[in-house]
Parts: sequence; structure tokens; C-alpha cells
Amino acid sequence: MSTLDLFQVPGQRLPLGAQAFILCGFAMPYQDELLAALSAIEAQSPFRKMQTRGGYRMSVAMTNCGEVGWVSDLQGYRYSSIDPHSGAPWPAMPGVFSRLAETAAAAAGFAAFQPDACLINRYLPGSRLSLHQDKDERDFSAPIVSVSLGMTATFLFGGHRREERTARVQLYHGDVAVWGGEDRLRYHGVLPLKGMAHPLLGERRINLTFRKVR
Ligand code: MD3
Ligand code: FE
Repeated sequence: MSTLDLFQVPGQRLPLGAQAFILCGFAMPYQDELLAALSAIEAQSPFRKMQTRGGYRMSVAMTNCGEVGWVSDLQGYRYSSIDPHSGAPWPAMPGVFSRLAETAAAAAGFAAFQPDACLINRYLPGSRLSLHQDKDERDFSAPIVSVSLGMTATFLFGGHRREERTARVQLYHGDVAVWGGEDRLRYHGVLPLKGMAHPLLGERRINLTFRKVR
């Protein structure tokens, strides 16, 4: 196993690539506001396990907020302004979400990031995300910002081809990852979740992924 770094210190900016960073603990000051906003979103658009194009059910449950949300079904992957579960638009992006995303992007060198979509992933013990690229967005010039909350996950960080070897890095509660530019299309994934319950979230991991889709 190749671990990028043994020590992830709060406040540290850990480089994963030329334009990919983990901002350790960056979301900590926002955690209470984030979790309150998340409860409101869940009440309107609950977490659900989407089907893949191939007919499998994903182990990660998802919901969205913002102008558009990522959806997957037998027709494939795409962004939609309507939640197919509720039949209504996705919940609006809470102010604290966009503030955190823009501040984190700026701290990683990406000025004026204005996300229009936030995919919210919920992992339970055993949930995993296999190696993939984020390429359903129209415009690859904007960065992606991802916020980890709850149980620790092992993140796989690969290259531009699926076959390239991956580095492993732990994502802790409060960590924010930002990647763009030449690192925007790297393969990445999350190993099956295991480990200790988190004091605030229990046996759950929540990941918020902010994107500029349109
Ligand atoms: C990619 N979510 O929703 S993104 C996804 O933890 C997704 O749920 C993951 O992949 C999750 O599409 C985490 C984290 C991340 C961090 C750094 C990267 C992805 C990266 C650097 C380069 C490419
Ligand atoms: Fe991804």
C-alpha cells in the first residue's frame, strides 16, 4: 500500500498533484451549519441508491442540491434540474455550502468558483465507489471541491488511465479536497468503508461534491 502521507495536520494543504490538494480540516468551522442544512435537504430530497446504466444498484446513497443534480438510471448518467424521486426541483444550494466551496477553491488557487450543483453521497459500512472519472460536466475548466464528513474513508487517487497505479490517502471528517486543471480528469475512487463510528455522525460518511456543470 502506498500512503501519501502519514500525518495530516489540521490547516495543512496536502498536494496530491500539481493542481489537486487536500485542505486538512478546512470544513471544521462550518460543520454545525453544514449538518443543519443537510437535514433540511434530506427532508425534501431523501438519499436513494441509484441504478447504474448496467442495472446494478450503487452501494452509496445519493441526493443533490443546487440548480442541477447528478442522476443515474438505466438510461445512463446525466445532470437533471428535477429530482426524479420527488418530481420537483432539487433543494436550493444553502448559503453555507456555496460559501465553503468558494472559500476552499480560492485557498487552493481557483478564484471565483461558483458551483451550480452539489452531489451528496452517503456511505454506510461496506459502501464503496469504484474507480471512475468525473466527466459528465459540460465544462472541465472549473475545479471540483469535495467535503468529507463523518467516518474516515480511504481515497484512491489514480492517473489519467484506469490502469495506472493509485495512491491511497485517508479523508477525515472536515477535510476538503480541491482539484482542477491537469488533475481534473484523474481516475479516483473510495475503498469499502469500515472503521469506527464518528462521534457526530455515527456509522456514516457524508461527502459533498461541488461542481460547475453548466
Ligand atoms: C479526483 N466522490 O462523487 S471526490 C464523486 O468521497 C466522488 O464520495 C468521492 O468521487 C466521495 O464523483 C470523493 C474526492 C476527490 C478528491 C481529489 C481528487 C476526487 C479527486 C483529485 C483528482 C481527481
Ligand atoms: Fe468522482
